Amino acid sequence: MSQYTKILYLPAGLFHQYSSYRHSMLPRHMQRLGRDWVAHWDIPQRFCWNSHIASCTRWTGHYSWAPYISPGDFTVNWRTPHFFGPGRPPYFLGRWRSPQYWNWQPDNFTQNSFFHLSNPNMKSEGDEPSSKRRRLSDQNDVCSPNEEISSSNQDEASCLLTPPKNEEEKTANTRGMIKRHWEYFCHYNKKMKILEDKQIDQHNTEDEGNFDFTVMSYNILSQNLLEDNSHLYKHCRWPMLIWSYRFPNILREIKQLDADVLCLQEVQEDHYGMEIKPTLESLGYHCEYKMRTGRKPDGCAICFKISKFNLLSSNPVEFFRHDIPLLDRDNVGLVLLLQPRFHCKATAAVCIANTHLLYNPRRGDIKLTQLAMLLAEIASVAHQKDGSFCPIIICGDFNSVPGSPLYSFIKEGKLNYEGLPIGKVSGQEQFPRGQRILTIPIWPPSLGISQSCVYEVKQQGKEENTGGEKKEMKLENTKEIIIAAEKFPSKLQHHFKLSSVYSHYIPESGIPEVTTCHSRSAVTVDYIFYSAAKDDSAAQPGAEDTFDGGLKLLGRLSLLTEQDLWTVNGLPNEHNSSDHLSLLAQFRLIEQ
Ligand code: KL2
Repeated sequence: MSQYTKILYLPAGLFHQYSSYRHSMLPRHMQRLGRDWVAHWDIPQRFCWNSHIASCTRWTGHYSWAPYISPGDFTVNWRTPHFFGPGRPPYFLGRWRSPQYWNWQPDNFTQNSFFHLSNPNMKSEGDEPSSKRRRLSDQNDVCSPNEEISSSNQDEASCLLTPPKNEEEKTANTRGMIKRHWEYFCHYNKKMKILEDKQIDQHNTEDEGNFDFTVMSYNILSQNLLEDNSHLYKHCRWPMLIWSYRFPNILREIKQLDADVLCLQEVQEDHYGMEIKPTLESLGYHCEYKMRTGRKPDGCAICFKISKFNLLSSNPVEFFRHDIPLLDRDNVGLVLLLQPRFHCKATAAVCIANTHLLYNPRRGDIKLTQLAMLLAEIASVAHQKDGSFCPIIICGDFNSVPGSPLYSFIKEGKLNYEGLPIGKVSGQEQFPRGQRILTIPIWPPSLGISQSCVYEVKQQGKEENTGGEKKEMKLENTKEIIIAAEKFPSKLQHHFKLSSVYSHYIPESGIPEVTTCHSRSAVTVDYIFYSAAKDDSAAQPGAEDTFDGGLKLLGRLSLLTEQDLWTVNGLPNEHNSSDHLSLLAQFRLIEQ
């Protein structure tokens, strides 16, 4: 199939867009992308890819061979020793990864993780390494936009099911679309199957007094960031990177998965206003949005089905503080308090938070502080009259891998950060460059947030919303902090017992799951954390101590491995139009 034939599959308007991107009025990086694409267009594809990739710095231990093979080559050959060549041990035996394993304390299976490649030529601390390897794509197959992403529902089982029958079924999809499967947990009631029987499910579960709902977390890759980091996407065929190609794919996925709550990151403001919000509203969602501060044109959105929830409050969080030098970055969070409809307890509420923490391999100090600010807002929003918290779900792109101190802090509720280098805390690099040791305390008292991640002082502009209960909580926690600070000056803690929906490793093989996969890294950085009910089989140990009520994880959409994703040309590809995967979980609200 020639390159010219291929473009016939692209959405209407792409020809026009393609030519318009070559216009001299466009920013320089866009013109460059246009030229790159022209080169690909005019000469044989395989030749172009190779010349392209050769100009990239690649991490030899990290799929260095991938750009040179087609999906067809891969599925046929990857198991054969000669394929890897001298000095390249087979990936799936895991041997060549061993020396690169992350060295944190084991947290379930969290010893092995992959990292963004460090680049000594970073321009500033906010920079990511400038060159990213991308696997070439041999994207001849275009699938129907109506194709199912997740196709199989599994029956009840005594433990977590791993539905794919074999590796080939899962990954060697000749049409270039990868399948993801539902994984159900213990005690799962067949009647509650999601997706296919959505309507029936709702009635069944509601009749029984249960409130079940699904939550998606999805970094949709803002066009602006894609273009700012265009060098990272050189290997992708340019039309697939155009927003008018990507948005229908993203929308199709959102529609198919049909989550009751969407936590979206990297939502570009103009796209949100013109397309995303109106479209999601037409699908029955109410949308809340918080744009990043400064001149960053993207942000976080939380959209929920108005048929499932009422909005009790919407609380944006800005991590930028002009009076605190540490907090000079423009990341944000958004915290909603939602009231489930059709729940037998009228006062029931669920707190849903969404964030995209700083991308910076060195600045774990900023990331931890951003996290503390988000947790303080959540504590304030989720705090109930009796002093407890309503069930909490925290979604987001934390830019930190499983097993990092930041991740451990979220799950374990405590962190002794004495002597930790800021790069290690950041959790982005295998060999962290940020060697400065975290200061004690990390953030100044003027931030007004305690070492227990609650507000010590009332926030300006929140007075109207701050009832008597919050004042009480403030006093109580202030006392607690003074004691904690005296005894453990370098110890952070938070009030929630949070579990992760995903375990970050494929149960049988131990191969890491990934949530983002592009030319320089394939890692987990996106999470859905939740406060687990006592009898939740997937709960973090210790969760049962805290909550009478809470959330029970009923199921989740399986993640994939790096290998899976390279069989479909990594991310973004023809069908998956972000460089992240969507995360999706189904919960049951358990009475407190
Ligand atoms: O890793 V990310 O992508 O979760 O997918 O989060 C950040 C990065 C996102 C928001 O800041 O933009 C990406 N090089 C590569 N990627 C970058 C860079 C950079 N210098 N800066 C931001 N991002």
